[in-house]
Amino acid sequence: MAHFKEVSQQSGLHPKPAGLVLQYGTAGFRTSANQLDHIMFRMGLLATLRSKKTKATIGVMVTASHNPEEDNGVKLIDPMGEMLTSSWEGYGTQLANTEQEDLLTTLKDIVEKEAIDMSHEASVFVGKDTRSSSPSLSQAVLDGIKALGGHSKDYGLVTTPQLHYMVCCQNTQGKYGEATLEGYYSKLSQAFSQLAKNASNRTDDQKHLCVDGANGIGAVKVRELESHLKKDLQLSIFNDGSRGKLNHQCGADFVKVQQKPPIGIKINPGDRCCSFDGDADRIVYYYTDSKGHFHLLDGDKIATLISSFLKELLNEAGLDLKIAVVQTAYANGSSTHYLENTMKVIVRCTKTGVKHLHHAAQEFDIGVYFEANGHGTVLFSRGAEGKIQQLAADTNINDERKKAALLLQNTINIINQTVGDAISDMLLIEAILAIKGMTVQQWDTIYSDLPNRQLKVKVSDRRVIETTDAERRAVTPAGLQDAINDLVKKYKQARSFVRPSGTEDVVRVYAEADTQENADALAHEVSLAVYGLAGGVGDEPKP
Ligand code: G16
Repeated sequence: MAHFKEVSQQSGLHPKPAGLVLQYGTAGFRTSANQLDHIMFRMGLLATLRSKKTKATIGVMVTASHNPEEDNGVKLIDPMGEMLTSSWEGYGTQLANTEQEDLLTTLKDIVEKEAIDMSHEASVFVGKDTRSSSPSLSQAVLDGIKALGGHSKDYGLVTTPQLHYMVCCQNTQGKYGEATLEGYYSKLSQAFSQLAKNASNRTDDQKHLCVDGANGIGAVKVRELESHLKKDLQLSIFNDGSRGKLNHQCGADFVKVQQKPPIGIKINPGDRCCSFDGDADRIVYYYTDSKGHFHLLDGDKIATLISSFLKELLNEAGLDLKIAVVQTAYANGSSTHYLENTMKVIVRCTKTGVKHLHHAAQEFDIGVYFEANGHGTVLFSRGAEGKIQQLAADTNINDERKKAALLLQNTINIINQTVGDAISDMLLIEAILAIKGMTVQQWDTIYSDLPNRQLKVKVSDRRVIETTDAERRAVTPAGLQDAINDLVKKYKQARSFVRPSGTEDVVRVYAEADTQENADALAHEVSLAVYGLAGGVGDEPKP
């Protein structure tokens, strides 16, 4: 077949280390950067095939997001800007692990199975984060695309959600927006400025937000956004990559897991702060109070703020649309209780990974999805968008309904519906707080989190742990779930689960209970159970 000779030649320049086996994980491939050159070349091939199959532009983002600087990874983006469909993840794993001499056979197998018309043109958008390994790895992706005769557009340094946005804009022929960075900034900033008009006069202090850019691409891009914001929002950007190391003691993952502020940021009591992760697809908020206590507002608090805002607007607009919140097992028990019993919205729980939450959210008129780690967005069904647009254009409705419809319209425009987006989420949260005249402290008191703790345990092969019920129960190894059940019984308001990470070589342990001491103790005891029953390596977990 045409181009296969080229693939054969070019792949020799991106050889697979014999015997290396990697798995398509929670968000693509992710491991030490020095093991990834062949993966990148091959994902260039896969994206080209996917483009030929879907007759649409596909995206490839080179990033390892929250992982340390030494790691890297790749995320594939499907035509509407969503994550690669799970039915193709298997091909990704197959291509990644096929030995050098079998590469063409594997490629031909995929072409045959998917009945891909190889004469069709292919188009792939490529982006990368700020890691030192990203330029050469993204070149390997471009080489893969070229070898199979695909066209590529290299966006260079962009956040992951910016690349998702570009892909969606391209495949909707500009209906979703213009597929340029300028288009992205103007769409979001215009919507923000429209929303901000509904806020009563705010002092400079109220407009001020501290942003921890995790020393990554988010810092670069939020600075670019700044010039579009006029004076509606005043940002102080910390950890902008000029000094510190990517994700090192900073960024959304660090702040969420460690439950403390990042280094490199000076916080005065009451200052509203947020942290992005390494590729700016997650955001968490926080502040310290006058006693110096740290308060975290994670993805659950964000989902609650956004869904209550939307619910109020729907009521005021007189629109009967079904709204739901999608979470994972990591969602704090208090958040789920508040959403179900006080707000009375539908709550769904899925496995970890935005692709799972995204699909569940698509089942509703409005689906708000957030992982507790701050990765999330809002999806509006086509029908819901149509009803909102129609109402906003209606000249025969009263002022209250009109105002709510216009607010909903601008809310749709400020949201990046393709994937969680720290910049877009930040603007939406800032707009909501401004419109409601709400301080970060008031937002925090909507409900109180149950104390919780997350730990990691090293085991020789994390795949020995299999889970069910949206990862809330372990099916294997034998005896582990019983052990967890017995431990949970010892504490009040307790819950715990374990699952293998899909982005790091660890088993994650989550526990919550009535006090921080008990949550910590439960997490530690469950870690010991994992260590003992699932092949722990290295030192036994310490309290
Ligand atoms: C990725 C996924 C998230 C997931 C996170 C951690 O985030 O997109 O959905 O929550 O990994 O996954 P795991 O617990 O399986 O390691 P990111 O921001 O690192 O790309």
